[in-house]
Amino acid sequence: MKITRVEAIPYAIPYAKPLRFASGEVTVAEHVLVRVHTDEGVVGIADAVPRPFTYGETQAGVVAVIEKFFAPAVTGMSLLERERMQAVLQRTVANPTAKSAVDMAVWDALGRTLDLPVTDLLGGYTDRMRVSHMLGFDEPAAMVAEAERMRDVYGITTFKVKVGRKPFQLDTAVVRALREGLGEQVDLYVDGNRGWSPAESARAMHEMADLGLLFAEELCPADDVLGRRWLVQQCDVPFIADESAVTPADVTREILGGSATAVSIKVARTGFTSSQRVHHLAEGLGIEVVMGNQIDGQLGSMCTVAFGSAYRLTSQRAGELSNFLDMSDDLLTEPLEIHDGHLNVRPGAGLGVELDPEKLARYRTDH
Ligand code: MUC
Ligand code: MG
Repeated sequence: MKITRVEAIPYAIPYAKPLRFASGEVTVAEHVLVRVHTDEGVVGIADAVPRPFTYGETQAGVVAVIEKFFAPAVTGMSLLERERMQAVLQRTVANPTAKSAVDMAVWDALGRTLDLPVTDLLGGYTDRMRVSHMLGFDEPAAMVAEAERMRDVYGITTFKVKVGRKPFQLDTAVVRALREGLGEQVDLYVDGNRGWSPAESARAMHEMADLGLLFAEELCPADDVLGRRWLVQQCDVPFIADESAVTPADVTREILGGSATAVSIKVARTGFTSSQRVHHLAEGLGIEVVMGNQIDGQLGSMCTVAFGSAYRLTSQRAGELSNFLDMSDDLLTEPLEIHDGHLNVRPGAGLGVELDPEKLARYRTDH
């Protein structure tokens, strides 16, 4: 069970439909495939999703930090020494998606070695997640049409609406159009990616008070310390910390400081090992959890399903699992399929997914 090699392979797959939101836009999936090899010939895989505007990581930076620091640090360790690996990886600050991909590829390799699904090793609570779809910026009619298509084709009935534009009425008009177009049967929540000020957020939430929102997420920067607390205190729905709570310590700080009342768990930035810590913390604090999306491809979405299905708390709410549908292609041999609004864990060992070597050869950008 010894790690013999860690590869970091950059690749690029264009989006058929780019996603736009308050902090950026994604037109090409410029990710890094991480492969962890062991002395028994097992290969574990995971995806690093660099988000320069969220965490400051770039694709080239993820490859460099893995090749120069993380790969040498974990090579020679046993797959069972995940806590030692964490201690070593956490000596380097930040770089959350690079660390997470190494961690998740190690878990995949462990599952493959033991011939057990990762989700069962993590917790084994259920075998599926309800799916929430994230709607990027567009005109109200186009966003309603996209939501209707997701509902009619995939059975999705929960939607996270990107907000944070100025004037805020651009977004409140969209949310109102979605509620009017889709009726009371769907769940709606909003994510501002820090685009509004606390005062704009409060006014927008007030204007949407009759729309029955489920949550509000990162409407304004957490660095607006007192303004954010003022906003959260007057919100009558849970206020989700996303990019303001990247580590378990951030979660503690944001929740205890009154800057949030719920948390988004993204395995893309906390892997499986730190996501367990965030989950246990959330359970102990008695706050709601949503399994978030880093605008993942199919491999990353499967990681989210594996983790989200493992625990009662993470599987209660719909997880953000459908943005891979907007990519023009992917790397897996068997595409993920959303049926009746759900995505199932794969029954095989590890994450239960395999890479298509031809597709990897076509999309990798390192040679
Ligand atoms: C989200 O929940 O904010 C957008 C940017 C990012 O880093 O994640 C996505 C979704
Ligand atoms: Mg968010």
